[in-house]
Amino acid sequence: MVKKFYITTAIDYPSARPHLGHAYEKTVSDSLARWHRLLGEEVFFSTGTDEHGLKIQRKARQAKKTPREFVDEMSAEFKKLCAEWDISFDRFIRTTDPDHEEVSRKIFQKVFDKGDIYLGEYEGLYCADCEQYYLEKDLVNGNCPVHGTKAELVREPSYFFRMSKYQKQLLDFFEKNPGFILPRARKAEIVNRVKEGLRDLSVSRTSFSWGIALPNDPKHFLYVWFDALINYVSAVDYPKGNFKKFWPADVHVIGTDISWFHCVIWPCMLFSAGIEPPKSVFIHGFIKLPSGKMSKSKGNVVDPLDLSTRFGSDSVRYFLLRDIPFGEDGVFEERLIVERHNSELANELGNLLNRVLVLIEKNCNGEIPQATTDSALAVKLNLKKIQTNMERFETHLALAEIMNFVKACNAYINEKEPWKLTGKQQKVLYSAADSLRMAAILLSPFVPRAAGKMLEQLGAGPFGKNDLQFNKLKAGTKTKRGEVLFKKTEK
Ligand code: ME8
Repeated sequence: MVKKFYITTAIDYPSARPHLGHAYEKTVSDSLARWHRLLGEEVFFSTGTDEHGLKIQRKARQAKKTPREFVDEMSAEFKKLCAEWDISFDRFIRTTDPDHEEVSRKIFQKVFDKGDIYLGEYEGLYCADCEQYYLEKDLVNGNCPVHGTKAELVREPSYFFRMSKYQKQLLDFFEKNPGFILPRARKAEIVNRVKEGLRDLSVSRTSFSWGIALPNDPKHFLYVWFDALINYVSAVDYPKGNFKKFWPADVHVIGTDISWFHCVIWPCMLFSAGIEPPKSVFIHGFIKLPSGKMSKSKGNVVDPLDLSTRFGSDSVRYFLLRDIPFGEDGVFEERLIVERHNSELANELGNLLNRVLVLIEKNCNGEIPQATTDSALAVKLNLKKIQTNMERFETHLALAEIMNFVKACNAYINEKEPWKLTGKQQKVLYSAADSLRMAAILLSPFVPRAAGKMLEQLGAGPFGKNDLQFNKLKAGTKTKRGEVLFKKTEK
Protein backbone atom coordinates (compact mmCIF):
# COMPACT_ATOMS: atom_id res chain seq x y z
CA MET A 1 0.00 0.00 0.00
CA VAL A 2 1.26 3.49 -0.84
CA LYS A 3 2.33 5.42 2.24
CA LYS A 4 0.40 8.60 3.02
CA PHE A 5 1.75 11.83 4.36
CA TYR A 6 -0.42 14.74 5.46
CA ILE A 7 1.40 17.92 6.42
CA THR A 8 -0.06 21.32 7.30
CA THR A 9 1.21 24.80 8.05
CA ALA A 10 -0.61 27.16 10.38
CA ILE A 11 -3.18 29.26 8.57
CA ASP A 12 -2.05 32.88 8.55
CA TYR A 13 -3.95 35.95 9.65
CA PRO A 14 -4.47 38.00 6.52
CA SER A 15 -4.63 41.16 8.64
CA ALA A 16 -1.61 42.44 6.73
CA ARG A 17 0.57 41.28 3.87
CA PRO A 18 2.68 38.12 4.44
CA HIS A 19 5.99 38.49 6.28
CA LEU A 20 9.15 36.43 6.28
CA GLY A 21 7.98 34.25 9.21
CA HIS A 22 5.02 33.09 7.13
CA ALA A 23 7.27 32.35 4.15
CA TYR A 24 9.71 30.45 6.37
CA GLU A 25 7.05 28.14 7.79
CA LYS A 26 5.68 27.40 4.31
CA THR A 27 9.13 26.76 2.88
CA VAL A 28 10.18 24.17 5.44
CA SER A 29 6.79 22.46 5.16
CA ASP A 30 7.07 22.53 1.38
CA SER A 31 10.49 20.89 1.47
CA LEU A 32 9.04 18.09 3.61
CA ALA A 33 6.01 17.66 1.36
CA ARG A 34 8.21 17.50 -1.74
CA TRP A 35 10.55 15.03 -0.05
CA HIS A 36 7.73 12.64 0.72
CA ARG A 37 6.41 12.95 -2.83
CA LEU A 38 9.90 12.15 -4.05
CA LEU A 39 9.77 8.95 -2.01
CA GLY A 40 6.64 7.99 -3.92
CA GLU A 41 4.26 8.63 -1.03
CA GLU A 42 0.81 10.06 -1.46
CA VAL A 43 1.08 13.52 0.02
CA PHE A 44 -1.46 16.11 1.05
CA PHE A 45 -0.05 19.51 1.93
CA SER A 46 -2.35 22.25 3.17
CA THR A 47 -1.83 25.90 3.96
CA GLY A 48 -4.13 28.90 3.96
CA THR A 49 -5.56 31.92 5.74
CA ASP A 50 -7.42 32.41 9.02
CA GLU A 51 -9.95 35.04 8.07
CA HIS A 52 -12.52 35.51 10.83
CA GLY A 53 -12.51 37.40 14.09
CA LEU A 54 -12.26 40.74 15.74
CA LYS A 55 -8.78 41.59 14.50
CA ILE A 56 -9.74 41.18 10.84
CA GLN A 57 -13.05 42.97 11.36
CA ARG A 58 -11.16 45.96 12.78
CA LYS A 59 -8.46 45.98 10.12
CA ALA A 60 -11.11 45.94 7.41
CA ARG A 61 -12.86 48.89 9.00
CA GLN A 62 -9.59 50.83 9.17
CA ALA A 63 -9.03 50.09 5.49
CA LYS A 64 -12.61 51.26 4.76
CA LYS A 65 -13.48 47.89 3.28
CA THR A 66 -15.98 45.21 4.13
CA PRO A 67 -14.35 42.24 5.88
CA ARG A 68 -15.06 40.16 2.79
CA GLU A 69 -13.34 42.62 0.42
CA PHE A 70 -10.45 42.94 2.81
CA VAL A 71 -9.78 39.21 3.23
CA ASP A 72 -10.22 38.56 -0.48
CA GLU A 73 -7.48 41.08 -1.22
CA MET A 74 -5.13 39.97 1.51
CA SER A 75 -5.61 36.28 1.03
CA ALA A 76 -4.59 36.78 -2.63
CA GLU A 77 -1.24 38.15 -1.36
CA PHE A 78 -0.64 34.92 0.54
CA LYS A 79 -1.50 32.91 -2.55
CA LYS A 80 0.92 35.02 -4.54
CA LEU A 81 3.61 34.27 -1.98
CA CYS A 82 2.97 30.57 -2.49
CA ALA A 83 3.25 30.94 -6.26
CA GLU A 84 6.46 32.99 -6.15
CA TRP A 85 8.10 30.73 -3.58
CA ASP A 86 7.03 27.44 -5.21
CA ILE A 87 4.95 26.32 -2.24
CA SER A 88 3.38 23.16 -3.66
CA PHE A 89 0.20 23.02 -1.57
CA ASP A 90 -2.64 20.66 -2.41
CA ARG A 91 -5.17 22.89 -0.74
CA PHE A 92 -5.10 26.55 0.14
CA ILE A 93 -7.85 26.69 2.72
CA ARG A 94 -9.61 29.90 3.69
CA THR A 95 -11.75 29.79 6.82
CA THR A 96 -14.38 31.69 4.85
CA ASP A 97 -14.69 28.75 2.42
CA PRO A 98 -18.27 27.45 2.74
CA ASP A 99 -17.16 23.85 3.25
CA HIS A 100 -14.93 24.89 6.15
CA GLU A 101 -17.75 26.86 7.76
CA GLU A 102 -20.01 23.86 7.50
CA VAL A 103 -17.45 21.50 9.04
CA SER A 104 -16.83 23.99 11.89
CA ARG A 105 -20.54 24.04 12.73
CA LYS A 106 -20.66 20.25 12.53
CA ILE A 107 -17.76 19.83 14.93
CA PHE A 108 -19.14 22.43 17.34
CA GLN A 109 -22.42 20.50 17.27
CA LYS A 110 -20.61 17.24 18.06
CA VAL A 111 -18.88 18.82 21.04
CA PHE A 112 -22.23 20.33 22.10
CA ASP A 113 -24.01 16.98 21.79
CA LYS A 114 -21.32 15.40 23.92
CA GLY A 115 -22.36 17.77 26.71
CA ASP A 116 -19.06 19.66 26.59
CA ILE A 117 -20.52 23.13 25.89
CA TYR A 118 -22.29 25.33 28.45
CA LEU A 119 -23.39 28.94 28.58
CA GLY A 120 -21.64 31.27 31.01
CA GLU A 121 -20.25 34.74 31.18
CA TYR A 122 -16.74 35.72 30.43
CA GLU A 123 -14.86 38.58 31.90
CA GLY A 124 -11.25 38.86 30.95
CA LEU A 125 -8.41 40.81 29.42
CA TYR A 126 -8.33 40.31 25.70
CA CYS A 127 -5.67 41.04 23.08
CA ALA A 128 -7.38 41.30 19.69
CA ASP A 129 -4.05 40.95 17.87
CA CYS A 130 -3.50 37.53 19.48
CA GLU A 131 -7.25 36.80 19.54
CA GLN A 132 -6.59 35.50 23.04
CA TYR A 133 -7.47 36.20 26.68
CA TYR A 134 -4.68 36.87 29.15
CA LEU A 135 -4.45 36.59 32.91
CA GLU A 136 -3.50 39.83 34.66
CA LYS A 137 -0.21 38.25 35.79
CA ASP A 138 0.82 37.45 32.22
CA LEU A 139 0.45 41.04 31.01
CA VAL A 140 3.34 43.50 31.02
CA ASN A 141 2.11 46.73 32.63
CA GLY A 142 -1.37 45.85 31.45
CA ASN A 143 -0.10 45.30 27.91
CA CYS A 144 -0.07 42.17 25.76
CA PRO A 145 3.31 40.41 26.20
CA VAL A 146 3.48 39.70 22.44
CA HIS A 147 2.15 42.90 20.86
CA GLY A 148 2.76 45.46 23.59
CA THR A 149 -0.77 46.82 23.04
CA LYS A 150 -3.25 47.46 25.84
CA ALA A 151 -5.35 44.42 26.73
CA GLU A 152 -9.06 45.22 26.68
CA LEU A 153 -11.42 44.32 29.48
CA VAL A 154 -14.16 42.26 27.87
CA ARG A 155 -17.31 41.08 29.61
CA GLU A 156 -19.89 39.13 27.66
CA PRO A 157 -22.03 36.02 27.70
CA SER A 158 -20.11 33.20 26.20
CA TYR A 159 -20.35 29.50 25.56
CA PHE A 160 -17.59 27.50 27.17
CA PHE A 161 -15.90 24.29 26.15
CA ARG A 162 -15.32 21.94 29.10
CA MET A 163 -11.61 21.56 28.42
CA SER A 164 -10.80 20.95 32.09
CA LYS A 165 -12.47 17.57 31.73
CA TYR A 166 -9.78 16.38 29.34
CA GLN A 167 -6.69 17.05 31.45
CA LYS A 168 -6.09 13.42 32.40
CA GLN A 169 -6.82 12.09 28.91
CA LEU A 170 -4.40 14.62 27.46
CA LEU A 171 -1.60 13.76 29.89
CA ASP A 172 -2.12 10.05 29.15
CA PHE A 173 -2.02 10.85 25.46
CA PHE A 174 1.30 12.73 25.85
CA GLU A 175 2.68 9.78 27.78
CA LYS A 176 1.66 7.23 25.16
CA ASN A 177 2.79 9.40 22.25
CA PRO A 178 6.25 10.69 23.10
CA GLY A 179 6.70 11.95 19.53
CA PHE A 180 3.55 14.11 19.54
CA ILE A 181 5.29 17.35 20.53
CA LEU A 182 8.41 17.96 18.46
CA PRO A 183 11.22 18.85 18.90
CA ARG A 184 11.06 16.72 22.04
CA ALA A 185 12.85 19.40 24.05
CA ARG A 186 9.69 21.52 23.79
CA LYS A 187 7.51 18.92 25.48
CA ALA A 188 8.31 19.36 29.18
CA GLU A 189 7.16 22.97 29.36
CA ILE A 190 3.76 22.16 27.84
CA VAL A 191 3.25 19.03 29.95
CA ASN A 192 4.05 20.98 33.11
CA ARG A 193 1.54 23.66 32.25
CA VAL A 194 -1.14 21.05 31.61
CA LYS A 195 -0.34 19.44 34.96
CA GLU A 196 -1.08 22.79 36.64
CA GLY A 197 -4.65 22.36 35.41
CA LEU A 198 -6.77 23.13 32.38
CA ARG A 199 -9.39 25.87 32.42
CA ASP A 200 -12.57 25.68 30.40
CA LEU A 201 -12.29 27.66 27.21
CA SER A 202 -14.57 30.45 26.12
CA VAL A 203 -15.52 29.53 22.55
CA SER A 204 -18.07 32.09 21.45
CA ARG A 205 -18.37 35.86 21.16
CA THR A 206 -21.23 38.25 20.78
CA SER A 207 -18.97 41.29 20.35
CA PHE A 208 -18.22 40.74 16.68
CA SER A 209 -20.15 39.38 13.76
CA TRP A 210 -17.40 38.47 11.31
CA GLY A 211 -17.39 34.78 12.02
CA ILE A 212 -19.34 31.56 12.03
CA ALA A 213 -22.69 31.76 13.83
CA LEU A 214 -23.27 28.97 16.33
CA PRO A 215 -25.81 26.42 15.15
CA ASN A 216 -27.58 26.44 18.55
CA ASP A 217 -27.56 30.21 19.15
CA PRO A 218 -26.87 32.43 16.13
CA LYS A 219 -26.28 35.59 18.22
CA HIS A 220 -23.02 33.97 19.16
CA PHE A 221 -20.06 33.65 16.83
CA LEU A 222 -17.46 30.95 17.09
CA TYR A 223 -14.20 31.96 18.77
CA VAL A 224 -11.72 32.39 15.96
CA TRP A 225 -9.26 29.80 17.30
CA PHE A 226 -11.97 27.12 17.59
CA ASP A 227 -12.87 27.85 13.98
CA ALA A 228 -9.21 28.05 12.81
CA LEU A 229 -7.99 24.76 14.28
CA ILE A 230 -10.78 22.91 12.53
CA ASN A 231 -9.19 23.86 9.20
CA TYR A 232 -6.91 20.84 9.50
CA VAL A 233 -9.82 18.46 9.15
CA SER A 234 -11.97 20.56 6.83
CA ALA A 235 -9.01 20.87 4.42
CA VAL A 236 -9.36 17.13 3.86
CA ASP A 237 -13.17 17.16 3.62
CA TYR A 238 -14.07 15.83 7.07
CA PRO A 239 -15.73 13.38 7.55
CA LYS A 240 -15.49 11.90 4.06
CA GLY A 241 -13.10 11.82 1.10
CA ASN A 242 -9.53 12.79 1.80
CA PHE A 243 -10.18 12.81 5.54
CA LYS A 244 -10.61 9.04 5.42
CA LYS A 245 -7.44 8.73 3.45
CA PHE A 246 -5.14 11.22 5.17
CA TRP A 247 -6.30 11.76 8.76
CA PRO A 248 -4.67 11.72 11.28
CA ALA A 249 -2.26 14.33 9.92
CA ASP A 250 1.38 13.35 10.16
CA VAL A 251 2.49 16.79 11.26
CA HIS A 252 1.21 20.29 11.93
CA VAL A 253 4.09 22.71 11.42
CA ILE A 254 3.67 25.81 13.60
CA GLY A 255 5.61 28.52 15.43
CA THR A 256 6.37 28.71 19.16
CA ASP A 257 3.73 31.34 19.91
CA ILE A 258 0.84 29.03 19.03
CA SER A 259 2.02 25.75 20.56
CA TRP A 260 -0.61 25.78 23.37
CA PHE A 261 -3.45 25.96 20.85
CA HIS A 262 -2.06 23.03 18.86
CA CYS A 263 -0.64 20.79 21.57
CA VAL A 264 -3.40 21.28 24.14
CA ILE A 265 -6.62 22.87 22.91
CA TRP A 266 -6.74 21.05 19.57
CA PRO A 267 -6.32 17.51 20.95
CA CYS A 268 -8.97 18.26 23.62
CA MET A 269 -11.39 19.46 20.93
CA LEU A 270 -10.72 16.28 18.98
CA PHE A 271 -11.16 14.04 22.02
CA SER A 272 -14.54 15.64 22.56
CA ALA A 273 -15.56 15.36 18.91
CA GLY A 274 -14.45 11.72 18.81
CA ILE A 275 -11.70 12.31 16.26
CA GLU A 276 -8.18 10.96 16.52
CA PRO A 277 -5.53 13.62 17.25
CA PRO A 278 -2.75 14.34 14.72
CA LYS A 279 0.44 12.28 14.94
CA SER A 280 2.70 15.22 15.72
CA VAL A 281 3.03 18.96 16.06
CA PHE A 282 6.38 20.38 15.04
CA ILE A 283 7.20 23.69 16.73
CA HIS A 284 9.67 25.77 14.73
CA GLY A 285 11.59 28.78 15.94
CA PHE A 286 11.18 32.44 15.12
CA ILE A 287 12.98 34.45 12.48
CA LYS A 288 14.47 37.51 14.10
CA LEU A 289 16.54 40.42 12.94
CA PRO A 290 19.95 41.32 14.38
CA SER A 291 18.10 44.16 16.13
CA GLY A 292 15.51 41.79 17.66
CA LYS A 293 11.91 40.96 16.77
CA MET A 294 10.31 41.87 13.45
CA SER A 295 7.29 44.00 14.20
CA LYS A 296 4.93 46.30 12.40
CA SER A 297 5.27 48.98 15.03
CA LYS A 298 9.04 49.05 14.51
CA GLY A 299 8.44 49.10 10.75
CA ASN A 300 11.08 46.41 10.18
CA VAL A 301 8.91 43.59 8.85
CA VAL A 302 10.70 41.75 6.04
CA ASP A 303 8.62 41.34 2.87
CA PRO A 304 9.24 37.88 1.39
CA LEU A 305 7.97 38.88 -2.07
CA ASP A 306 10.53 41.65 -2.22
CA LEU A 307 13.27 39.17 -1.26
CA SER A 308 12.32 36.62 -3.91
CA THR A 309 12.22 39.34 -6.57
CA ARG A 310 15.68 40.56 -5.65
CA PHE A 311 17.51 37.34 -4.86
CA GLY A 312 15.42 34.64 -6.55
CA SER A 313 13.15 32.31 -4.59
CA ASP A 314 15.61 29.38 -4.66
CA SER A 315 18.36 31.45 -3.05
CA VAL A 316 16.11 32.73 -0.27
CA ARG A 317 14.66 29.26 0.32
CA TYR A 318 18.17 27.85 0.37
CA PHE A 319 19.37 30.35 2.96
CA LEU A 320 16.40 29.70 5.27
CA LEU A 321 16.68 25.94 5.02
CA ARG A 322 20.46 25.80 5.24
CA ASP A 323 21.21 28.42 7.87
CA ILE A 324 18.43 27.91 10.38
CA PRO A 325 18.34 24.59 12.22
CA PHE A 326 14.69 23.56 12.02
CA GLY A 327 13.22 23.98 15.49
CA GLU A 328 15.51 26.84 16.52
CA ASP A 329 15.26 30.59 16.16
CA GLY A 330 17.21 32.14 13.31
CA VAL A 331 18.60 35.55 12.53
CA PHE A 332 17.86 37.02 9.15
CA GLU A 333 20.31 39.24 7.33
CA GLU A 334 20.45 39.85 3.60
CA ARG A 335 24.21 39.45 3.55
CA LEU A 336 23.74 35.85 4.70
CA ILE A 337 21.58 35.08 1.66
CA VAL A 338 24.28 36.58 -0.56
CA GLU A 339 27.01 34.56 1.14
CA ARG A 340 25.21 31.25 0.72
CA HIS A 341 24.17 32.15 -2.81
CA ASN A 342 27.71 32.98 -3.92
CA SER A 343 29.70 30.36 -2.07
CA GLU A 344 27.45 27.33 -2.36
CA LEU A 345 24.83 27.82 -5.04
CA ALA A 346 26.95 29.72 -7.58
CA ASN A 347 30.44 28.36 -6.81
CA GLU A 348 29.90 24.83 -5.61
CA LEU A 349 26.75 23.82 -7.47
CA GLY A 350 26.32 26.04 -10.52
CA ASN A 351 30.01 26.01 -11.49
CA LEU A 352 30.22 22.26 -11.14
CA LEU A 353 27.32 21.74 -13.51
CA ASN A 354 28.76 24.18 -16.00
CA ARG A 355 32.24 22.67 -15.84
CA VAL A 356 30.99 19.14 -16.35
CA LEU A 357 28.72 20.10 -19.24
CA VAL A 358 31.51 22.04 -21.01
CA LEU A 359 33.82 19.04 -20.65
CA ILE A 360 31.15 16.72 -22.04
CA GLU A 361 30.67 19.07 -25.01
CA LYS A 362 34.41 19.21 -25.71
CA ASN A 363 35.24 15.60 -25.19
CA CYS A 364 32.06 13.63 -25.82
CA ASN A 365 30.23 15.62 -28.49
CA GLY A 366 27.73 16.87 -25.96
CA GLU A 367 26.46 13.37 -25.24
CA ILE A 368 26.46 11.50 -21.95
CA PRO A 369 29.36 9.03 -22.34
CA GLN A 370 29.07 5.28 -21.91
CA ALA A 371 30.43 4.33 -18.48
CA THR A 372 29.41 3.56 -14.91
CA THR A 373 29.77 5.79 -11.88
CA ASP A 374 33.02 5.53 -10.03
CA SER A 375 32.25 3.83 -6.74
CA ALA A 376 34.91 6.01 -5.08
CA LEU A 377 32.59 8.96 -5.72
CA ALA A 378 29.29 7.15 -5.16
CA VAL A 379 30.27 6.17 -1.62
CA LYS A 380 30.52 9.84 -0.74
CA LEU A 381 26.73 10.11 -0.88
CA ASN A 382 25.18 9.08 2.42
CA LEU A 383 21.61 8.56 1.28
CA LYS A 384 20.61 6.74 4.44
CA LYS A 385 21.66 9.67 6.58
CA ILE A 386 19.72 12.12 4.42
CA GLN A 387 16.64 9.93 4.64
CA THR A 388 16.92 9.64 8.41
CA ASN A 389 17.39 13.39 8.76
CA MET A 390 14.26 14.05 6.73
CA GLU A 391 12.23 11.51 8.70
CA ARG A 392 13.23 13.34 11.87
CA PHE A 393 12.38 16.74 10.37
CA GLU A 394 16.07 17.70 10.46
CA THR A 395 15.82 19.43 7.11
CA HIS A 396 18.92 21.57 7.70
CA LEU A 397 21.07 18.48 8.37
CA ALA A 398 19.74 16.72 5.27
CA LEU A 399 20.56 19.72 3.12
CA ALA A 400 24.04 20.01 4.64
CA GLU A 401 24.66 16.36 3.80
CA ILE A 402 23.53 16.81 0.19
CA MET A 403 25.85 19.78 -0.14
CA ASN A 404 28.71 17.68 1.27
CA PHE A 405 28.18 15.36 -1.65
CA VAL A 406 28.27 18.29 -4.09
CA LYS A 407 31.57 19.32 -2.52
CA ALA A 408 32.83 15.75 -2.93
CA CYS A 409 31.92 15.94 -6.65
CA ASN A 410 33.98 19.11 -7.00
CA ALA A 411 36.89 17.50 -5.21
CA TYR A 412 36.59 14.46 -7.48
CA ILE A 413 36.82 16.55 -10.64
CA ASN A 414 39.75 18.53 -9.25
CA GLU A 415 41.57 15.35 -8.34
CA LYS A 416 40.92 13.49 -11.60
CA GLU A 417 41.61 16.51 -13.83
CA PRO A 418 39.59 15.08 -16.71
CA TRP A 419 40.81 17.85 -19.07
CA LYS A 420 44.21 16.14 -19.03
CA LEU A 421 42.89 12.65 -19.70
CA THR A 422 42.65 12.60 -23.48
CA GLY A 423 40.57 9.67 -24.59
CA LYS A 424 40.01 8.41 -21.03
CA GLN A 425 37.62 10.93 -19.61
CA GLN A 426 34.45 8.88 -20.04
CA LYS A 427 34.40 7.34 -16.60
CA VAL A 428 35.15 10.59 -14.81
CA LEU A 429 32.64 12.63 -16.80
CA TYR A 430 29.90 10.05 -16.55
CA SER A 431 30.48 9.82 -12.79
CA ALA A 432 30.27 13.57 -12.38
CA ALA A 433 27.15 13.94 -14.55
CA ASP A 434 25.36 11.02 -12.92
CA SER A 435 26.23 12.37 -9.48
CA LEU A 436 24.92 15.79 -10.44
CA ARG A 437 21.68 14.12 -11.49
CA MET A 438 21.45 12.50 -8.06
CA ALA A 439 22.25 15.80 -6.36
CA ALA A 440 19.56 17.55 -8.41
CA ILE A 441 16.90 15.04 -7.42
CA LEU A 442 17.89 15.31 -3.77
CA LEU A 443 17.93 19.09 -3.95
CA SER A 444 14.53 19.29 -5.63
CA PRO A 445 12.61 19.64 -2.33
CA PHE A 446 14.80 22.54 -1.31
CA VAL A 447 15.56 24.48 -4.51
CA PRO A 448 12.96 23.17 -6.96
CA ARG A 449 13.66 25.60 -9.81
CA ALA A 450 17.42 25.04 -9.90
CA ALA A 451 16.95 21.29 -9.56
CA GLY A 452 14.60 21.27 -12.57
CA LYS A 453 17.11 23.24 -14.65
CA MET A 454 19.97 20.94 -13.66
CA LEU A 455 18.07 17.87 -14.75
CA GLU A 456 17.08 19.48 -18.01
CA GLN A 457 20.65 20.49 -18.83
CA LEU A 458 21.88 17.00 -18.01
CA GLY A 459 19.29 15.57 -20.38
CA ALA A 460 17.59 13.65 -17.56
CA GLY A 461 13.82 13.31 -17.78
CA PRO A 462 11.18 13.40 -15.07
CA PHE A 463 12.20 11.42 -12.02
CA GLY A 464 10.70 9.16 -9.39
CA LYS A 465 11.79 7.18 -6.39
CA ASN A 466 13.58 4.60 -8.56
CA ASP A 467 15.84 7.25 -10.03
CA LEU A 468 17.40 7.84 -6.65
CA GLN A 469 20.26 5.47 -7.44
CA PHE A 470 23.47 5.75 -9.41
CA ASN A 471 23.95 4.81 -13.06
CA LYS A 472 20.51 5.93 -14.13
CA LEU A 473 21.76 8.62 -16.49
CA LYS A 474 21.36 7.24 -20.02
CA ALA A 475 24.46 7.11 -22.18
CA GLY A 476 24.03 8.85 -25.53
CA THR A 477 21.59 11.48 -24.20
CA LYS A 478 22.28 14.98 -25.51
CA THR A 479 23.15 17.48 -22.81
CA LYS A 480 21.66 20.98 -23.05
CA ARG A 481 23.91 23.48 -21.36
CA GLY A 482 21.86 26.59 -20.63
CA GLU A 483 22.46 29.83 -18.83
CA VAL A 484 24.41 29.58 -15.59
CA LEU A 485 22.35 28.30 -12.72
CA PHE A 486 23.15 31.04 -10.20
CA LYS A 487 24.92 34.25 -11.21
CA LYS A 488 27.20 35.63 -8.51
CA THR A 489 25.83 38.72 -6.91
CA GLU A 490 27.38 41.70 -5.15
CA LYS A 491 24.10 42.83 -3.57
O1 ME8 B 1 -1.07 32.62 14.58
N1 ME8 B 1 9.22 33.64 12.46
O2 ME8 B 1 -1.45 33.40 12.44
P1 ME8 B 1 -0.15 34.31 12.22
C1 ME8 B 1 8.74 32.41 12.23
N2 ME8 B 1 -3.87 32.48 12.46
N3 ME8 B 1 7.42 32.10 12.23
C2 ME8 B 1 6.56 33.09 12.51
C3 ME8 B 1 7.00 34.42 12.76
C4 ME8 B 1 8.39 34.68 12.73
N4 ME8 B 1 8.92 35.87 12.94
N5 ME8 B 1 5.89 35.18 13.00
C5 ME8 B 1 4.82 34.35 12.89
C6 ME8 B 1 -1.75 32.72 13.57
N6 ME8 B 1 5.23 33.10 12.60
C7 ME8 B 1 -3.06 31.97 13.49
C8 ME8 B 1 -2.76 30.50 13.28
S1 ME8 B 1 -3.50 27.95 12.88
C9 ME8 B 1 -4.87 27.05 13.14
C10 ME8 B 1 -3.97 29.61 13.21
C11 ME8 B 1 4.38 31.91 12.42
O3 ME8 B 1 -0.33 34.90 10.88
C12 ME8 B 1 3.45 31.68 13.61
O4 ME8 B 1 4.16 31.07 14.67
O5 ME8 B 1 0.06 35.20 13.38
C13 ME8 B 1 2.40 30.79 12.99
O6 ME8 B 1 2.81 29.44 13.02
C14 ME8 B 1 2.32 31.31 11.55
O7 ME8 B 1 3.49 32.10 11.33
C15 ME8 B 1 1.08 32.16 11.32
O8 ME8 B 1 1.06 33.25 12.22
